Amino acid sequence: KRVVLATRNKGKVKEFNSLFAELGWEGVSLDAFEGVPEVVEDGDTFEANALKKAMTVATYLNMPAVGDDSGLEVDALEGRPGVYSARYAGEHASDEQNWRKLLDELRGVPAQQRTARFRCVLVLAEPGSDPVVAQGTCEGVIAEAPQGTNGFGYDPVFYLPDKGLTMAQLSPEEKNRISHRAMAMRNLLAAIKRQG
Ligand code: ITT
Repeated sequence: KRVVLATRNKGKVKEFNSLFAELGWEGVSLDAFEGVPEVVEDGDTFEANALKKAMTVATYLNMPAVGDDSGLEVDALEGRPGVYSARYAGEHASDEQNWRKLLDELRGVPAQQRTARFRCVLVLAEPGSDPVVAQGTCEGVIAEAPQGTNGFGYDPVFYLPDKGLTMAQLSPEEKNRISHRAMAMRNLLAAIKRQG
């Protein structure tokens, strides 16, 4: 199956390329096409934004497309940054600016209150069929300081107590076994099978 990856995020693209390879799907990058409209991520939920990304691309290219909307929910911040994770430190903030802002916001918050989760909602949109939606989460704790250089986004400050490592200290293979995106991908496959 050839599926367009409806994302401009290079970190996501890398992960999808391996997740798709496991299924025998071929992920096609958005960069292969011209004129695909930019998606305005104005939804209040991950699901609304993922649906918008997948539908925009699938409709424009008349090909199956997967949209991913994801982010970090921090309990001490009542679930923020949530759908605003990509622009937490401002409209065009870098990953490092975003996680530095998060560490600043959580300064002085004790370890037990630094719980958080990554959430990923995936939508597979295929011309002529109903979109399929799936989600995944990964529980962790916001570290006091960054560690590791793998992955992307908030990975350097997302600590996994069971492993004693941050997400950015895991190999790409290991992240792809335990991440919110990997869980969402497994759930997406199960949903596709159910819908026949
Ligand atoms: P597209 O909309 O083009 O897919 P984006 O980067 O804008 O790219 P989102 O709107 O879904 O994607 O924002 C996701 C935010 O959550 C962004 O700040 C990411 O760095 C962060 N994020 C998502 N998955 C992550 C992961 O696996 N590890 C670390 N951070 C992650």
